[in-house]
Amino acid sequence: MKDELYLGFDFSTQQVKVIAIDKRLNIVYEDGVKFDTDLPEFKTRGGVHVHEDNLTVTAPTVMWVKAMDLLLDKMKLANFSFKDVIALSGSGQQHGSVYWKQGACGVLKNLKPSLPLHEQLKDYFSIADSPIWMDSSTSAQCRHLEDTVGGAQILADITGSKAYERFTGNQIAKVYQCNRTAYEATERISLVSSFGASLFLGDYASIDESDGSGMNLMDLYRRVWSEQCLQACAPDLGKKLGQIVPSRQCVGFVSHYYVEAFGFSSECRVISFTGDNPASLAGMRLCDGDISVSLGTSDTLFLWLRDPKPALEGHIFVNPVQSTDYMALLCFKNGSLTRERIRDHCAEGSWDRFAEMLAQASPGNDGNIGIYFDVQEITPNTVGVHRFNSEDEKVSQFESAVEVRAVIEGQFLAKRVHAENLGYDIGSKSRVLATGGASMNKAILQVLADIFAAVVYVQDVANSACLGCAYRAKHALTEVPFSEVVRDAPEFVCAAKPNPDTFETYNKLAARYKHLEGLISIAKV
Ligand code: ADP
Ligand code: XUL
Repeated sequence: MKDELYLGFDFSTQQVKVIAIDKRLNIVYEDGVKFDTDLPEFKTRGGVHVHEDNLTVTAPTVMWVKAMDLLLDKMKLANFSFKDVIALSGSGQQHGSVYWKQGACGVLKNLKPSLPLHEQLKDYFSIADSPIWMDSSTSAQCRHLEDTVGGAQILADITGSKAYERFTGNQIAKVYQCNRTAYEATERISLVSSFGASLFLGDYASIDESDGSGMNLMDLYRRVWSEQCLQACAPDLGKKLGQIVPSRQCVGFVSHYYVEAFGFSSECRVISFTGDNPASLAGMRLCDGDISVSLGTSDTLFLWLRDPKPALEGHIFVNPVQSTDYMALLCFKNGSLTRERIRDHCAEGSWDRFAEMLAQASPGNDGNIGIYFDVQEITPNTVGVHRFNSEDEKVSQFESAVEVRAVIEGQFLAKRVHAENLGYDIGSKSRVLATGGASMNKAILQVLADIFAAVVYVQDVANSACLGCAYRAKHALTEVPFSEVVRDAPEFVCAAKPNPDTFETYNKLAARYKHLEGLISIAKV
């Protein structure tokens, strides 16, 4: 009997990953290609290049294409049954942009099955290095956009967010101002997500509503480009961006390239790709009232919302699985890479040792609080490493076990305080659903449970963006609500229960953290 398979890809910051599920939602294949180690010729660290100014952060666009070549080759070698794939979808790190040169569309439409994708596309990007979400070099463009529409809150009311440096409209404005020739040579601008879809489609794929919400360019309620935002960023921008489509839209069938080179069925559908955080919401099967914490390269926290109230903190995106609804997102740039730095410095580079050391210092860390913003943070907009003792006095260092606990507690206190700013009620007994690379670490999740005073659940697979896209691919072929499609997915597993003895300790610590973060913050909201 013919199997029915659905594929979900994720073009994340550090790697390209894939998950295949069967019609019963069992994961039948999982694989990935890591940029730093599998493609060392691009000399990335953590998948990116940080430029000399320490603000500009890019990734070579063709590296993503080459990673796709490698991944498909790995699947072929593993005898993956491409012919059984009914539909595929995917996600990408949000906000990053890809600049297709005049003529690229023609190449996409006529890809030669005998050659890898990267060889055919390498000369067709007008900007070789894509700006990505870690970039914070566009403050001038942000101020201009906010001034043009009448202020930060008005921009948030239109697009769901005040101006953020990494948001694509501001990035495009910088490209236009600093590299006009390249801008003019650009036929089409994709997000990382719609770029991924374009590779499969063999044509330019539209930007979806959910990832499109992270650009400071889309009218959040009408789901069309906001003319005044477009005009404030660059001329002819609407034409270069194409139209916006619902996140569950089928954008077409896989191109002949995949049929001939890998044996995909010509009837395999390509469903809109979306942002990695919206995709994670799908993969976590988030319900109204749940809160999800993703611990990847960036840490993010998201909620399902019906009635959004865009504010000067956080972002509102169109909900990727229920397009009449919304999601709120908070993004923390200093996530896994900061934890890794402390692990390498204090715990001999071992996560096991890190977990042991976390247990050596007690919850609340005897009142010591650390704030570790190695790079310019997003929430709040500030940078620097700050350590405070129980008297709120600055200290220059902690001993190793205290440092290990301080980084984890500091990161989760920040999430708690900013979630409370969005209206989240600690003690509401809602579920915390954890995902991302660090959600494999039980010791870290125990601190999350204690600080949020809630049970933390995980699923077998930490890679919820990929899984969410495989679910979304299946959902797009039905008329039923998303929750119906994922009803029989494996139950979540309880990973950590809050210790009631820590409740008061963390209430006090959260209040102190809020005060200290305010003191060090240079955020101008
Ligand atoms: P992304 O999708 O953003 O590329 P992932 O969600 O795959 O990232 O997470 C990658 C990160 O997971 C790595 O940078 C690493 O620090 C972290 N990680 C992996 N295993 C563990 C672990 N056992 N404990 C804590 N962090 C871990
Ligand atoms: C979200 C954000 C990051 C990227 C990379 O706003 O900037 O989470 O999506 O994961």
